[in-house]
Amino acid sequence: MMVKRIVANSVSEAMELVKQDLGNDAIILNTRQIKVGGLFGLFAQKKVELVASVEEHPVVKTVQPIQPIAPQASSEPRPIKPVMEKRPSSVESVSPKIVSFASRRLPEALRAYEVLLAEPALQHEAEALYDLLVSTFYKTNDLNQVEQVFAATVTDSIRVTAATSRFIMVTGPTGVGKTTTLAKLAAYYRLTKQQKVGLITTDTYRISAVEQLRTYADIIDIPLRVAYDLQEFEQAKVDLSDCDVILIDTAGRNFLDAGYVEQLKKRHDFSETDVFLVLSLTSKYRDLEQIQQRFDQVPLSGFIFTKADETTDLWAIYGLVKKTQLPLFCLTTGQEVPEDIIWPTSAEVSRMIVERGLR
Ligand SMILES: Nc1nc2c(ncn2[C@@H]2O[C@H](COP(=O)(O)OP(=O)(O)OP(=O)(O)O)[C@@H](O)[C@H]2O)c(=O)[nH]1
Ligand SMILES: [Mg+2]
Repeated sequence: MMVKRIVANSVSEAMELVKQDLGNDAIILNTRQIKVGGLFGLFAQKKVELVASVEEHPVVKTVQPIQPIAPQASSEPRPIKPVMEKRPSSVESVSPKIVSFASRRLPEALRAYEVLLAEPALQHEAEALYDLLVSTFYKTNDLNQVEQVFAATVTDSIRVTAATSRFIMVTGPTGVGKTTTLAKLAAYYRLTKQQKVGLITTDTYRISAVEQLRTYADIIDIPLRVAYDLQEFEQAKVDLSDCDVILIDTAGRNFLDAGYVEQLKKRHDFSETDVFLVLSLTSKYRDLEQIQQRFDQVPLSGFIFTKADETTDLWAIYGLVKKTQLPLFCLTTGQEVPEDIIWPTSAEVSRMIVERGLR
């Protein structure tokens, strides 16, 4: 058996070197963090030391009777072997970034994370998160701690925000829950925060859209203005100038329509307004990325994610918030108005994302 010690900058780099030197049959015997160089413990560089072994000559396998496993002499936990296996070539052809991750497997105890790391929303982070998981696991040998460290890393990337303007506008693709969310917000500001609330809708493409909002306005007992063009929009803002909060609904359009954002810009004035992009968590991540790119020219204040009750996969929140550096405003969790809306902290969102993904 050949045993080799490898020192590298990260676990993934070390794994790659093992693979190059010893091949895919190598077994990882130990991994630990070490410090290299420096003077009197100062300026030392953090490195990862990995000890791996491989059979020197291919062994001709003969069938052996199964031996009972003898109890170990020491109480030391046995090293867990992250056996390196190749995934099917169809996965490898997807993208080089994913290939380097997909060519490795996590230690058996961390297998639940493998599905997570394959999430499209994590495609740019998978490598770093892989290193974090493996090194934390070898350092602590405690799955609870691994989950905590993982969740803390996710928390660090998720920024949440409160609305800072009197004008709050919701925009986004069709049917994601813009109007329902606006009604929930109206009820929250009016009933919970006891503020004077006004509604404006520019969704005049369908008669039923205005009626839908008028029903909510009547129930909550707040004024509603309908604006057909920019002039009427400005007038509606003046009409509602005695309100503490003015909530603005817009028409949902097919995001593949290149003219959508241009039309939106023509009919609205975004000044002094918190514009939130409303996205459904039931959509595909690739589509969500495209929608967000469409809205590049709109001064967005953040995201509202809807339909969190209809999916176990909340990774789009992490992926988009991290990628765009735009914060999360609120999450909606069902069809009921006004109750199905929450304003979680970064740690709460992160816990939801990780727990739902793992269980
Ligand atoms: N499960 C679930 N359904 C929701 C949620 N929010 C909204 N919906 C439902 O989604 C559907 C569409 O909601 P709307 O508020 O009309 O969506 P919209 O974005 O205003 O639609 P358009 O104006 O037509 O673009 C309705 O059936 C809502 O009840 C949510 O958080 N969870
Ligand atoms: Mg609507």
